[in-house]
Amino acid sequence: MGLTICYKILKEHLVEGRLVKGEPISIRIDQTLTQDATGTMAYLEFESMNIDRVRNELAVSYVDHNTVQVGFENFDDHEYLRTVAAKKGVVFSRAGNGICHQVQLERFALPGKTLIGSDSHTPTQGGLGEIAIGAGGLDVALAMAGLPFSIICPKVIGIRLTGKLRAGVSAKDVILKVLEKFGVKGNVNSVFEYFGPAVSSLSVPERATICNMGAECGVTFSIFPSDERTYEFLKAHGREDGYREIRADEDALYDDVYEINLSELEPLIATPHSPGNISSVRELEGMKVNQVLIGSCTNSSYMDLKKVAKILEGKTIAPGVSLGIAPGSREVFEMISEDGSLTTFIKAGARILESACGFCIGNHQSPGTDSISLRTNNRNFEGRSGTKSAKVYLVSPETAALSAISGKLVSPLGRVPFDEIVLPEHYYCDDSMLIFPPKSSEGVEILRGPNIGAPPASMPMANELKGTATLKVGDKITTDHIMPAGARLKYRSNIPAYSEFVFEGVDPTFPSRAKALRDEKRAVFVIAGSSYGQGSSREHAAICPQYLGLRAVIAKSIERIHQANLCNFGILPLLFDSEGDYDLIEQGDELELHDVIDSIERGVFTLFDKTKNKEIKLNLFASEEQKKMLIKGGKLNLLKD
Ligand code: MIC
Ligand code: SF4
Repeated sequence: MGLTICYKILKEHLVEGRLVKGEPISIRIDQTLTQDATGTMAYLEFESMNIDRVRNELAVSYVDHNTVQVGFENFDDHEYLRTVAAKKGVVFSRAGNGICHQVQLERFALPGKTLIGSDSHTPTQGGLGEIAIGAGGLDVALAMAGLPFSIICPKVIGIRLTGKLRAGVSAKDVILKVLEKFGVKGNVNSVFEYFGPAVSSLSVPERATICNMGAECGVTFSIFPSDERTYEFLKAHGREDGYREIRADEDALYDDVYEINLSELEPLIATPHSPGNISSVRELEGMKVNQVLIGSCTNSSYMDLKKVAKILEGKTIAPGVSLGIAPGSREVFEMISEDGSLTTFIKAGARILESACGFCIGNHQSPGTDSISLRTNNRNFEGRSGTKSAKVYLVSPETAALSAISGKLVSPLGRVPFDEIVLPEHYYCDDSMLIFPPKSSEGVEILRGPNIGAPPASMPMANELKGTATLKVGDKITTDHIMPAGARLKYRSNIPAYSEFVFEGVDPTFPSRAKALRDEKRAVFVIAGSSYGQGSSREHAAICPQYLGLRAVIAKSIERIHQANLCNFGILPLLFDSEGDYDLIEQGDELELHDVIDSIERGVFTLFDKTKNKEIKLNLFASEEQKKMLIKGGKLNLLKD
C-alpha cells in the first residue's frame, strides 16, 4: 500500500511506537519556533533543565506578539529573549522583523522536516511540505533539549482539489470551505493532506494560508506536497538547496477524502463569533462595515498585499471605514515599498501597521461599540478584538479591500482588476534583523528585568481532591476565554500577575473565589461542555488556573493542545463517560475525587457530587506518559526525577 506525505515524513522521524492510526508515537523534531508571548515561559522552562545549548537542528525565537510596549514589560521580555537566545544557541528574530509564521516560511521552513512551535498556527509551514505542529511552550522547550515529541498517530483526511480558482476567489475561501465542512470541533488526532490536480495551481503563500487555518478545525497539522511550486518559492528566496520533492504515492490510502472543485468555489465569510460559522459573502452583501483590517499570519504575504494594492489603486476608502494594513514581515514591507504598493495604500487612506500580530490578538485597533469589523485573520472569538460588543467577520484580502472602498460588504467574485498575481522570481531577502547566536555562550549575560518571573512550580497529585465546582461553562470555551490576551498580554512572564485575569470575560470573580479555596487547601474544579480549550497553544491557560488551585477540568471534550498543557502542569483532564451527566452538576456543588492515584493509573474516576448525593463516572483523557506526569504534578517534576 502506498504512503501519504504525512506518513512518509512521520516514518523518517519515528522514534517510538508504530505508525498505526490512533496509537501514541513519538517523533524527532528538527526545528522549533517560539514567539515572545509564549516564549519567555518556554525559555524559563528550558533554563530550568540546566542544558547548555539547544540540541535540535534549528531553534528560532520570534518577537511579534507583544510589540506595543505600553510600559516596560514588553521591552524587558524582548531583552530577556534576545540574551537567552544568545546564551542557548537560538536564532533571534527582532521585533519588527515580522510575524513568526511568515518569517519562518520565508527563511527557514523546509520540505520533509519536522517543526514544533509554541503557537497554534505553526502548521502554516505545511504549505512548504513540512510537518509543523503547534504545542505548549514546555513541549517546545523539551524539543529544544533534543527530546522527541509525542502525538497520536493521526487519521489522514485527504482533501482533493480540482478545477481552478476564479478571479476574486482565493486561498482563504478554500480554507473557509474546509471549515464549513469540518467545523471547529471533533477533528482531534487528524491531519489534512492536500492532493489532486489543482494543487499545482496554488503558490506556496496560498498553501500556507490554507494550512494556517487548519488549526481552527483542531487538526494536528495540514500539509501540501513539495513540488515545482515549492522549488520556485525556495529558489526565489535563495534557499533551493533545501528542496526535495515529496508527493503521496499514487496508491496512497486516505482515511477519508473530501473534494473541493475550486472552479465552483465562491467568496466565503466566517461570521461572529467562530471561524466555523461560514456563510457566502453573497448572502451578506451590503452589510455596513466600520473597520477593515488586513494582515496576520493568515493573509499578510506579498501576494496578499499585491492583490490589495491592485484593488485600492486610485481609490479612496469609504468615509465611515477605518482601514489598517499590517505587512507580515520586513521582506513583505520592503517589497510593497519598492513596487509602489505602499504609496497606493497611503493614498487610499490606509493606516500602515507594524509587521506584527497587532490587531489579531487584540493588542490595538479595537473596534467601536457594536461595530462591524472585517478582518483577514483567523479567529473571531467574542471579545478577542478588545471590544466585546463588536462583531468580527473573517474574509479574504480581496473581500476586505473592496469592502473598505465601498463601506459595505462586497463580493469580489468577478470584480477584481486582475486574473492572477504573478509572483516575483526573487524576493527581497535580508537577514539583518535576525541575530544568529555566537559559537560560544561564554560571557553572555542573560538580562532579566522585573517582569521576568520564575518558571511554574507544582506539587505532586494528592490522593484525595475535595473542593467545589468553582465555574461551570458551556461548549467551545476558547483559551482566549480562559486566559485573555490583548491588554493583559504583558503579564505573560509573570504568573501571579497574569493569574488575576483568568476567565476575566466569563466571570471576573473566578480568581478571587479560586484563591480562597486554594488557600483553604481545597480543590478548584471547572465543569465544561464540548471542545474546551480550543484556539491557541498558550500554556498560561493551564499554568495560571493551576496557580489558582485548579486540579481538574471535567468536560464533554477537550482540544488537543490544551489537553497536553493541562497534563504538563498537573491538572486532570477528565471526560464525562455519559455526556448527559454534564447537566447534573451545578456551579457551587461540593465535589470529591477519592483514590486519585489509583484512578489515574486505571484511567477511570468516580466523581462524588456531595451536594446532589450522586456518583458520576469520568474517564481520564491521558496517555501512559501523561499519567506519570499527572501523578508527579507536571512534566517538569517528572523530568527532575
Ligand atoms: C493566538 O493567535 O491566539 C496566539 C496569540 O498566537 C496564540 C499564542 C499565544 O497565546 O501566545 C496561539 O495561537 O497559540
Ligand atoms: Fe499572531 Fe494572530 Fe497569527 Fe496568533 S493568529 S500568531 S496572534 S497573527
